[in-house]
Amino acid sequence: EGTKTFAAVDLGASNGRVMVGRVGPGTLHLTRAHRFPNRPVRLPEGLRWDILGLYGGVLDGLRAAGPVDSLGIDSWAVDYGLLDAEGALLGNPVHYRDPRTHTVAEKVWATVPPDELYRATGIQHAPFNTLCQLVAAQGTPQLAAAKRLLLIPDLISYWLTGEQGTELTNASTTQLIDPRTRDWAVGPARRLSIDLGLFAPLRRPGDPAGSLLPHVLEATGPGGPVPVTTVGSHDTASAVAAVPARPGERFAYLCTGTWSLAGLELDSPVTTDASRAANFTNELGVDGTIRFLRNIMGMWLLQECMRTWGESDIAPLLAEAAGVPALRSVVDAADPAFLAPGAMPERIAAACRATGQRAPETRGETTRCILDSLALAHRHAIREAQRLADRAVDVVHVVGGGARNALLCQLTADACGLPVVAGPAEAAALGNVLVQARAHGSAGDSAAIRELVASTQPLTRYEPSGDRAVWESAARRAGGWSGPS
Ligand code: LRH
Repeated sequence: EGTKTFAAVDLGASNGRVMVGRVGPGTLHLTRAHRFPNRPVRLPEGLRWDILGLYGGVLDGLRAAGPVDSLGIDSWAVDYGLLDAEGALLGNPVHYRDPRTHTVAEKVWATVPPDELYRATGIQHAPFNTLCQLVAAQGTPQLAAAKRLLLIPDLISYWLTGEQGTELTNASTTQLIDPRTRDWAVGPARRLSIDLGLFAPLRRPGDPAGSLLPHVLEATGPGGPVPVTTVGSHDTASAVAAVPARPGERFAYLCTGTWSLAGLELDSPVTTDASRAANFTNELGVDGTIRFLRNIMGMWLLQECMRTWGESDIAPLLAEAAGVPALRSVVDAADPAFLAPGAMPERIAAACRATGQRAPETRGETTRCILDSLALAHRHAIREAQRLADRAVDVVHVVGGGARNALLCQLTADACGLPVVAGPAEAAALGNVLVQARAHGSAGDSAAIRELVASTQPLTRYEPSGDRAVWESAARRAGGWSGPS
């Protein structure tokens, strides 16, 4: 019947999943084979990913998935593992929230001024960009010994197949790719003494990426040889590929998870001074698209509070938050001050006080402050994106975990003054599956992929409600970014 089965490995900053998608004409069915926590580890040398634990979770997931026609891997962006001359991993990959990059910006900009770097790469300044991480690592024994750098999904792919590559959408988040040529930004790399020879050759979504090694097949269970297919290996690239927009729809997207990524899909990058000043980034998407977006701290703010509180269940917090009066106090949810882990409830309270607002006291109040602040930041980013790219938007597609958060979706609709279409929550896995499906002949072009998602996945629509003026005045209170918009 032409239906094929694909496994999507989707590694997020707080958990990993192996999903199984069955795709055929007019059919798209996604199930979860395995979900496992991603727990960063604090060591004397800093904050590290437990990459072997994650790899173990991937193998368990592939076993649970059963026989598939292909598999693809996506994860959070920017981080990498270093390999020695024999291909062995040199230490635990550093977490992008590790403080080693805190003071690196000045060093980078002294060599390549920020406006030049932005025009050359289209990537916002963020201390966690791979470029900043590599400059911070210069002079360390590990980098000196390294012969190869593999981004996280490419590292997992290497361990599964023995083959090395650098997937393009994720490569763009290194801040070492020119978004116009879609190839390495050789000039900035040379000036910053970053050796581009560390990177394996570029490959694109849809390209073959090898097949599972015999010892991997042994671990993942019976079945024939399984090809690995390159997908948009940056989770946000995969998620945006699965946004259920209809042809001609003027949409913004909001990918919600640990981060909120809010912006537009464009044909070409916007690298004006205004867009740099607004810290908008131009990441490469699947099929030659540009993701023009802003990073917002996202559910990280709440996840970190929950870690501090020792609370693992979000439902009671959301229920409490729904009963707290709206917009009592708000913070700038895009402020890099919230990037580092630790003491999040106190930092949020301090930010409220610093802007002359009442500090939230209960867990419900803190949760409410976070949701209101996220909605405000979503509003600001989507308005700015339209202004900077000179594009109007009629609808906001919310995909990722936050699509299940009804309060967040309604607040986002209210704040933006636009309808929100929420879903699918597993957009990254769906985009991963569908790019594989296309490479294996069971899905159509990018518009057909979106149509398939729109016609098969449950979506919830939220109409904007309430008084928009309250958001205007709240934006002025949060300080920082809110400016005169
Ligand atoms: C979301 C994400 C985001 C990046 C961040 C490092 O998971 O990939 O797009 O900015 O992680």
